[in-house]
Amino acid sequence: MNYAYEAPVSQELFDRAAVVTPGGVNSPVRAFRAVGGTPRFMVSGSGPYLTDADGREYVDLVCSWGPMILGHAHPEVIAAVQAAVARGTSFGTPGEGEVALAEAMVARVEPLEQVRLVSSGTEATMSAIRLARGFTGRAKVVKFAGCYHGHVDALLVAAGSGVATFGLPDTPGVTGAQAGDTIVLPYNDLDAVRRAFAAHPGEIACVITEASPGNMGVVPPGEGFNAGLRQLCTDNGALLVSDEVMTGFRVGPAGWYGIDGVRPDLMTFGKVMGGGFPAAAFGGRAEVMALLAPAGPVYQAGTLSGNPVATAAGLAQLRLLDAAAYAAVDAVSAEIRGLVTEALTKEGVAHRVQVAGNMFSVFFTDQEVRDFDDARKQEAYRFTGFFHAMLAQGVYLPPSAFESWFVSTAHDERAVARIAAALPAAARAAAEARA
Ligand code: KE4
Repeated sequence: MNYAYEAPVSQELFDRAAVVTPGGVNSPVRAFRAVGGTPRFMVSGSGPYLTDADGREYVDLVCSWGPMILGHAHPEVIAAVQAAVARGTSFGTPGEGEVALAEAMVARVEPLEQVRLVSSGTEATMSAIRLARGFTGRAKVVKFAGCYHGHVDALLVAAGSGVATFGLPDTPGVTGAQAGDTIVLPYNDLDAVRRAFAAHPGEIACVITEASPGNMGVVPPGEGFNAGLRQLCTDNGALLVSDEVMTGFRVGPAGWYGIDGVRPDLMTFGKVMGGGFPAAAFGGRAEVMALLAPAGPVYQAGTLSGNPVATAAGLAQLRLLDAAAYAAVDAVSAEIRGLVTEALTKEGVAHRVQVAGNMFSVFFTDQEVRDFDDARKQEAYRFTGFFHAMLAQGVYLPPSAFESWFVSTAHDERAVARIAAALPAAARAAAEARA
């Protein structure tokens, strides 16, 4: 597909990048493989805007895949980072910042009795799985098709984000031994979970689930699903691990737990809690966390875990996220969703906007999307035209039909007006798209 707008400097940078980095990117989804065209190399962000290497400004609806809930370069976050970085960047010792960030998390999320800070969501989920296996003495792990928990060997089996976009249900490099203890079930199917526990009595260490999945597009848990997982884990002596890397501090101060009240044994966090820096965490019941080295025998470590600059950014962001901030993000998310569905409906494009708090995504189908199979039935080829029409008009969507859209407190009337102005042409492109 030939797009009228070119991005020569981004293309030049992409060509350079491809020489020194596989696929020219440091994370696959950024390469635009699912939508084609030239990935935009961004040079700056301000509020709801990103500016690319060709000097073109976009309203950003990716927000770095969730972290930038206050918008880009929020002055108070920047000030906190500047103050921290001026005191040095990493000491390899305990520091007050990591204690304060852990305390801020524990204060906000009631099931969190203790947390351990790490540097990525992948580290958080990998560590949580190891801890669950150490605590229960069991080997098997249940996950759901379409849920993505980072590129952990044992969890990169029918994952959602990235792998779904590339249609690679299993990735080379994950051995049978590493994946052999992972049971992959259809999402939103409690009977399948019940059957798995029945088939593997006393063997399942944990069930890990995205609290409200965003990595196959937004597919919220059906009524009673998370509560059902809780009960089945309790009944079978397994731990419930709720992955809130995406939803944590994004959909509210207590994440998805604050919405459905289902109490996990362990939770994982990332994105928003790092304020745009590499900071993530896992935590939960103190008696489980007590097994972690050096308190207990389950080893886990990290050179930059609790980094003083990252914790300063995360703490500044969490402290700014008051009720008014969440109300603003929720409101602008609802406004944009309304504009999207109005434009697509006007063009007669079958679509579903699925919502989880202020996260949402657009499926090009008129059927409800309840799991990964449903998500893959959508007419994803319509997303391609829609994406590029929005990009050409200065609105930057996630470059995949299987990702959540994200907004921030900084998405003001001007930003929303640009989205509204861009939608009619994008809806026409979706309508005119052919498989
Ligand atoms: P990271 O290792 O990328 O920090 O986090 C992994 C992860 C874990 N759990 C959930 C629920 C997640 O959404 C993620 C990462 N999300 C993707 C977005 N779909 C990150 C974007 C990317 O891979 O570049």
